[in-house]
Amino acid sequence: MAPTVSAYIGIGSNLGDPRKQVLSAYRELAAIPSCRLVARSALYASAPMGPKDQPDYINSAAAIETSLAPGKLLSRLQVIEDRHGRVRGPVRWGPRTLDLDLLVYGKLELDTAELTLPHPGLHKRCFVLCPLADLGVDIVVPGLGTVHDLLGRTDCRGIVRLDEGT
Ligand code: A4P
Ligand code: MG
Repeated sequence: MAPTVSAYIGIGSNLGDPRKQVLSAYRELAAIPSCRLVARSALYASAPMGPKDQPDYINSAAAIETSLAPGKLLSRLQVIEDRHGRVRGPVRWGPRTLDLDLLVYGKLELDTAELTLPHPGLHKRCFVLCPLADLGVDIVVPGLGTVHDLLGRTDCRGIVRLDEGT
């Protein structure tokens, strides 16, 4: 079997029944060839970062094991976004049916036109760090530290952990 890498995917939605979009994204992540869905976080609700005239977001995160190269994995994530009716509008940080971000891919640090790893800004975003903490506070974000340490420096007031069925 090809060697695998631990990777973490950030999931976000604020259009088209966001909870449904996130749960459907999990099913699609589990079906990517050469990927195994290892764990999923709770769902979290928060006000939008960026333009305020858009609905609140639901965020979650997934742990996977994969033998796909990072660029190939990113392409797979973009296909899933497209299948969920993702429209890439002109507004930065505008509303979206589904956003799948490759947060961390093993120990890799990368900065190319197509892919930046770890995902930019993740270390300051409560809507990324709270779900990641469900997957393991000892997860190392390469070049930045553990999720536990990053959370200690981040304002997490205003994010709400949703109970099953909420
Ligand atoms: N790209 C580079 N690195 C990566 C990576 N590690 N993972 C490139 C995914 N994509 C990566 O992404 C734009 C380009 O980033 C892609 O073509 C890819 O090659 P996109 O998904 O088309 O656009 P985007 O998501 O709008 O851009 P951006 O700047 O990545 O936005 P973010 O950082 O994803 O933030 N508020 C709350 N409360 N919760 C949210 O989840 N999300 C956003 C979007 C704004 N406000 C939010 C939330
Ligand atoms: Mg994105």
